[in-house]
Amino acid sequence: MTLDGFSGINAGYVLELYDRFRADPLSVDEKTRALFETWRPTDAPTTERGDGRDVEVAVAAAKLVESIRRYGHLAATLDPLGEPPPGDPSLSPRAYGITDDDLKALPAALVGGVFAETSGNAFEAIEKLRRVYCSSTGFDYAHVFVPEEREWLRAAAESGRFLPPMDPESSEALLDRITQIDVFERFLQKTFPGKTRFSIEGLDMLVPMLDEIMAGASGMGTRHIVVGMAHRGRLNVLAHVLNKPYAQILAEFKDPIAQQTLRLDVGWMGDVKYHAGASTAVPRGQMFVSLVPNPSHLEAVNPVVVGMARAAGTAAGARGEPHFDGARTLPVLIHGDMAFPGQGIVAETLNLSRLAGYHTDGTLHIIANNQLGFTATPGESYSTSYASGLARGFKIPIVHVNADDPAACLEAARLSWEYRMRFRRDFLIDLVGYRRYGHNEGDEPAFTQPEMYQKIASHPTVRELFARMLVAHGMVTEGAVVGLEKKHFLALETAYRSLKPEEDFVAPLPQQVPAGVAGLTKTGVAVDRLRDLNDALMSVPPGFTVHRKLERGRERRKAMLANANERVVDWSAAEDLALASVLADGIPIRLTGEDVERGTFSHRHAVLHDAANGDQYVPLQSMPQARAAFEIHNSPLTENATIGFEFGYNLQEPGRLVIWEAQYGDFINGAQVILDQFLTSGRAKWGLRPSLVLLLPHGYEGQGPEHSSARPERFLQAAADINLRLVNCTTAAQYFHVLRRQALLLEKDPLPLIVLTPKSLLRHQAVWSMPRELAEGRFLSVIDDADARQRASAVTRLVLCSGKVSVDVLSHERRASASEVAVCRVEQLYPFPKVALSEVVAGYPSLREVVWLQEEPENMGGWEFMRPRLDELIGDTRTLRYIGRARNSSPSEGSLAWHQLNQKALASLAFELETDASSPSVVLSKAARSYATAKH
Ligand SMILES: Cc1ncc(C[n+]2csc(CCOP(=O)(O)OP(=O)(O)O)c2C)c(N)n1
Repeated sequence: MTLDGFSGINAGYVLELYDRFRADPLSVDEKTRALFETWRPTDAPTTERGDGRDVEVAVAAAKLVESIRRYGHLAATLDPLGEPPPGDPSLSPRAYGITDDDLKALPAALVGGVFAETSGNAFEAIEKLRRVYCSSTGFDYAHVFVPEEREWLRAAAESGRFLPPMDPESSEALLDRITQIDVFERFLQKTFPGKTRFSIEGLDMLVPMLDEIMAGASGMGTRHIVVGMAHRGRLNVLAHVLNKPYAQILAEFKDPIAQQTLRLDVGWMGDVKYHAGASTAVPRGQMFVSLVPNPSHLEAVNPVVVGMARAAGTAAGARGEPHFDGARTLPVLIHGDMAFPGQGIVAETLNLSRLAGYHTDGTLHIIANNQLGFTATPGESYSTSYASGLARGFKIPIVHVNADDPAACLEAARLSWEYRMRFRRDFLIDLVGYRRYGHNEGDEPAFTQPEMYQKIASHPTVRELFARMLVAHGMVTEGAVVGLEKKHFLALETAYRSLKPEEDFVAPLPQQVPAGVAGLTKTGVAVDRLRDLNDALMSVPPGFTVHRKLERGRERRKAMLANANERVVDWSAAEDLALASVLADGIPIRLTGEDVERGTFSHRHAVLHDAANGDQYVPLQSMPQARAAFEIHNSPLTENATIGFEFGYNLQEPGRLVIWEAQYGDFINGAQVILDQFLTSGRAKWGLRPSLVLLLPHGYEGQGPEHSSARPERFLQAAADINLRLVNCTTAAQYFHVLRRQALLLEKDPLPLIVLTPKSLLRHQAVWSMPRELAEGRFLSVIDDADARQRASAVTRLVLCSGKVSVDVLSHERRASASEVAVCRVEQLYPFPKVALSEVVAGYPSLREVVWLQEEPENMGGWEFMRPRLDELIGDTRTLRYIGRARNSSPSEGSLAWHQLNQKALASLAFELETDASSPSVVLSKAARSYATAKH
């Protein structure tokens, strides 16, 4: 007898069906009818018979079954150190007022699933169910909302079909692997006592689980596995999953000062060994496995890994939308049990998992749960019941598993993989083990966890436990166990004995690019070609209704390129044309960010919405000239995870132009970890070559402290050697050229590009350019004052400024009469345009002073970076002055009126010549404040 037709065990539902069947046998499906026809009357609990006790018992039994499936994990023996599980009253028949004998009187069919068929009665079936749900695995999936998934998970758990075969051959192979993992740590402990290695011991099964996942993935045609993990167990994973040679790892422990490590000329600094990344090609399967380098900042690597996996699975070689195939790529994230609930970037990354443009068709998560974080306990670290609690909200199935049970661990790994391939969604394994040493091997854990560490000291390793079990079952001999140990010790000893640390140590040095490549890049696009592109961008499919308010701008845009010498190309047209030309060059583009489709300032409209029916149309995907894919997505509201994601995407596919745009540049500090730990230092630490573009609206327009500054000072502080380009350009043509330059340098000279972009200037004619400037020009790091050049010998003051404030100064009423003043725009802040600026300075023979004028406070903006460089550049005979707001902890004033006052005074001060060469720098807001006081 089977209850399969009832799909799930719910006694109320069974009874209702049975009543329906009795009233009308044809009202239930065929399978159910067959079941009820053979049911003995005493089996059928109905409300019509006796005192109703049968019904109560059946309902109670069904509830018990339901509870075991739902809450059985609370009674699972997950802790290798033997801490009893919390349990739950609902798992006992007593909670429902029934006994074991009551259950024995009920049919096994009541339990459903595989045990209904293999058990004599409900009691037997429930005992089997208990062995599944309350064993060393805790299946925790009741929160999954999709019934089909839940049903699959139930069947997968209860059928045991993912349990590995435990025949002598595969058992010995597994013991061999576990021995290799165990011996590696013991060898390092013996050879380098007390040296930090963040041993895997206590969570050794992590490696065989990764083996299982990789084998499954490779068999299904996956091409890239991208793994992210923190320090714990990383060396072991590097050695045994990424096949990093023992010699290299041992050489890193020796830490030689090899010739190649001292490469300050390329800005090389390197990193500690347990942060390093590695890649390997897995033989036969033609699959690449990468372990992404990561900083100490726990979990920060998550979005990077997911972004890499997304890129690896995305084909972008043809016009239109790129095509993502999740079967080709698999991200695996290994988390810490305290970091997973604690670090916000975990939730931010999980939130990407189902979004168009971001999802990976499922990320596999493993929490390496050693029940401690440094010295902190679970009770001090998370408010959820399990370390994995956060995943429940995202409806991710969870399997908790005892790390001392190898078969259960492998089952969890296999199940996770199958689920991911079937449903294309995230899965989480909570691998519960322990930590044999302190936070690191030099740390004394008994100071804070004396009882736990007493237990650990006498707790056998998983290798010992597994070997004992296999010997007891006659699957391997004791001699074979010892033989395996010897074999792996010998491999390490041999590598160690023949070690030549200086030679065996290989640092992943960043590539040196010949100087000047960027400056020589030709970025102009002929006007005819621009016209073609513009026509394509301005056409819409027949019948498509563009919003009425957009039409005027589009009409202007259509005629924009008619006259090559007319200053009509605005900012967004320049961007559109730059992107179109890049696509026509065959370079794919991914543009994401906060409301990028329309543009924060309603200027882009890269995705048109039919005003009549909401249909969407993306000209950059449809233009016939495109030879590569274009994608654009409004990013979810996080900076850290989305920029991390784009950084990863860019690393994996460096030949694509990857751009992220902030709502306002101010919010960029929400991604400070990704910027500092990956974007700006990844090259010096790990030899990475990112080329991500960040568009950060910047400029003082009276919108207050949090809508003014993209914090250029933070990028300038991190700028060194050859790690980034920071520009603050002031014309549409400059923006056009800098975007194209970035695309054309992706292979030759990749560097992150940070563009401080305008806000009000998006619509300001002052930034408009001539089509000819797009065709003939190239990006200029400095724009000299063309008017002042005509009267160069009269100029005594050179005002250097960058970005929007230059427009304020250049358009100031006093400029026309200030023949002694030249205003030069510094369009590229980093690399410092030394040569171009020297030429400007040299062009004014009567120059007495150079002023750095900025709208940011003195301790922000470019000043503190520029000061020593300009000092050196202008020499002793000229004075260097500062005009700008006074030092302040806040970027700007909160009042629009006060801002306007300051801004006006600031531009005006550019033309007030100092007579006393020794007078202090002008600090604007003091002046403005006294001005304001005098007026009122
Ligand atoms: C963002 C961040 N904050 C603080 C630390 C310092 N730290 C290093 S390891 C650690 C404990 C992490 O615990 P858990 O996530 O359980 O990993 P485990 O070290 O136990 O493997 C802490 C707080 C860090 N590395 N990263």
